[in-house]
Amino acid sequence: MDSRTIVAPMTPAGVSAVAAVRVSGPEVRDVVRALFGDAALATIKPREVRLGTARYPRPADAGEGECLTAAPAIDSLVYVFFEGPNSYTGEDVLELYPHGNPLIVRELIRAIREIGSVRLAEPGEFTRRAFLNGKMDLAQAESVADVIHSANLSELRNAHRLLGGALSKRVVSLAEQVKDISARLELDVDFAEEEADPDYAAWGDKIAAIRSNVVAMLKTFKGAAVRRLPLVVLYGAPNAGKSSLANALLGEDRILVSDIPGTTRDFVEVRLFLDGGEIRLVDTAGIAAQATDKLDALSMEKSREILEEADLKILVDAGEDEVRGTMPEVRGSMPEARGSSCSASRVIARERSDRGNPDFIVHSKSDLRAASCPNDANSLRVSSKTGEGLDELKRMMNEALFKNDDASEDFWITSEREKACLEDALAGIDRALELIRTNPAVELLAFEMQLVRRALQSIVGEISSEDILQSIFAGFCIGK
Ligand SMILES: Nc1nc2c(ncn2[C@@H]2O[C@H](COP(=O)(O)OP(=O)(O)OP(=O)(O)O)[C@@H](O)[C@H]2O)c(=O)[nH]1
Ligand SMILES: [Mg+2]
Repeated sequence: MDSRTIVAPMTPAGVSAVAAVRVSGPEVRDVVRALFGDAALATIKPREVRLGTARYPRPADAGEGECLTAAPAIDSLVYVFFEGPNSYTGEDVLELYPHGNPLIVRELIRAIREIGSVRLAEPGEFTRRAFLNGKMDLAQAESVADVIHSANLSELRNAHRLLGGALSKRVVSLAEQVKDISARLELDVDFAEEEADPDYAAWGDKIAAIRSNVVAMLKTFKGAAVRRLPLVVLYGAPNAGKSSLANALLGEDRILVSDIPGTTRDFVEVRLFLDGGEIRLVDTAGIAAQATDKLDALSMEKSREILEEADLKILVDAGEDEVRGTMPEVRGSMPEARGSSCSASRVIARERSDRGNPDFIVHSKSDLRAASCPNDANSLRVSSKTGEGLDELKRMMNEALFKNDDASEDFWITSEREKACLEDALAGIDRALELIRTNPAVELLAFEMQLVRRALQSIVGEISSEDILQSIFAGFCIGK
């Protein structure tokens, strides 16, 4: 990867009010001149927001007489110049905010690439340059991807803690402690002949304290699994109002609704934003006692399959009529349930071990029912028609799916690479402790501690190879 000037869109392709394009490298000033003219470059000030008309650059061989304003405009846009090293990458940077039309973004980038030797950026190349220019360490650079991909608030807060250097600080302080131990061990090596045996027990205690820090950090590791959006499944008898509820939660008529039982055939997934983050909400085909035909049987099978994956299973129950004889999981106990319109729910709640057991019950169509089913910790009266209970249902889902760990100042690690480095450090520490226990030798101990220190340092990138950098930044999006 070379150090030529790079350009890339920072925003995804698509129509929006505004898009963003970033340029970084030694030729940024040439780009300003080529797009906006000599006068713009002569008066440009770092970090000043400017409005200008970006024009197609004149060809390098254009004659003196060719007036710049004759070139057609690409867009009228806002731009900001950052002078290195006071920029994201540490180099000169130009950020441009054209109108959010993919055609404009394409033309702008095409025009910029014709200037000097500007080329398209590789994924993550801006952040890679930021790391290489000392704007952030490697653990922070990795957390930039976490900030972008956080699916909920607690992930986002964690990502910000990492970006703020929470992990880096702890790792650097541990590496310092290891360095201290190494230095003293090396002193002992030098003066081994003159002094009495080193105090191995004291070394052991110090190293054990570092070990427990490393183990604690390793324990926090949460990999890609946490990035999976939580899955909430609405299920229940045909016609219970599942699709209507999904639409009501979403606030739009996305899913087909009718009074014909069996309207929903396949499960339908929509995305919903709760306070804590985004979730997948799945509306399923009604589960009846008996399939009316082969297709019906397949639909019900699909519903059962997706239920198995659910993080939160919500039974939509429109009352005894719909539930009786329809939910196979409930049917066995139905005689008991005939007493009142919500006794079916009680039966369901009791049979927690069954496959279809809900985490929560929605008494749907509450506008049509008597108030005989009160809300409680596990159930709620909801009407998709009047909106009763919808906010409470969202709150309940939010509480069940997103732990509120605002108070915690701690972080968890998310990178496989950082985890591997910590494991290397731990292995070295364990070898050192084993040496102390069995066959203490200052030289060997000093060697192991050096390995531990290198493993810790590689987390923040004090030691890193081209291969490692390549694999980290290749996972980023273009423009970051
Ligand atoms: N009054 C009233 N009617 C509702 C409510 N929710 C749904 N309905 C009606 O109940 C009928 C069935 O609604 P759907 O949302 O299609 O039910 P479903 O559970 O998705 O049904 P299937 O897809 O067949 O399993 C429709 O006629 C809806 O208009 C509600 O809260 N109040
Ligand atoms: Mg439906």
